[in-house]
Amino acid sequence: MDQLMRVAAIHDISGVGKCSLTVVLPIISAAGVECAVMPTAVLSTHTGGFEGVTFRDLTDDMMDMAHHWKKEGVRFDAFYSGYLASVAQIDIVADIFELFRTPQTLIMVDPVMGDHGQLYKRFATDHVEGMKKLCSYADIIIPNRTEAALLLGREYNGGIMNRDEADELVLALGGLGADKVVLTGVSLNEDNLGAACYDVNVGKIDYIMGTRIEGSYHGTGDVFGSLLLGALMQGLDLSEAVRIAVDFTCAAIRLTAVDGRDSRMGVRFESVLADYAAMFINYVYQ
Ligand code: PXL
Repeated sequence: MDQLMRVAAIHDISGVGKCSLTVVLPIISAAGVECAVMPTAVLSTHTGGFEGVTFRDLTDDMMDMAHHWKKEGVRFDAFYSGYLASVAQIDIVADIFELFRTPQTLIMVDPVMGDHGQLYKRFATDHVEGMKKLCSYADIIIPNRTEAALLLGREYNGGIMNRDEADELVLALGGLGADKVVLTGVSLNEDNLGAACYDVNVGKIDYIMGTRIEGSYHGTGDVFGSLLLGALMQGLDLSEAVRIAVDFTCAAIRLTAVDGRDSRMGVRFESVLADYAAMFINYVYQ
């Protein structure tokens, strides 16, 4: 990579709980990629399992921020959108993509809406319709199994799948309009957990699996997405980048499971960051 790449990350800031911008910013930076941020909301914690969460909605600031960046001539090599606080924000993010997009821009949309078959608190079905539209603007979408079901209007099934079922699901997600689909939370047997990646234009589906660890850990979707985008910006192809994202996410979960900490507090991604960064050192200090 000759030049520093720049990503714009459009997610919330949850002060405690290690998800969204508190993981996206350090991980993308560790890949040697500049990470600009557009916060969608500021919360005391994420909304998964805490009570009395404070919530400052930043919808009114987003387009002003984008126009300022445009006026300053800032260019972005990629956009990465995640938790959007309202349906209005979904339309704004689509407009921001259009404002900055060039044929080289990579647009990655994580249609963050829910987990374990449930919509997150604060979201209703109009959010699902909005996210479906936003997916059609993306080059890559990275839904989990819950979001896949919501986007396709299907019953949620979070269990083990065989390859035919998984193939059918990613092919259907390919119909939403993105060039690439990375479906997370895929288990092909009791011992594995990973992602199915479908390159729509090549017509190829790959399964990238890691070792499943019992339990549920918050923020892993954002850790995974950030590891993936950092590797893609470093020029790796989709299945190589997903391999790295699966391996480092699994390693962070393993360390967290050993610790036995409160799973709402996110995973120990900090402990794998140095090894992740080391893969991308391709220069010599002067
Ligand atoms: O990582 C998903 C996420 C991001 N942001 C907020 C959340 C959640 C999941 O619960 O509540 C605010």
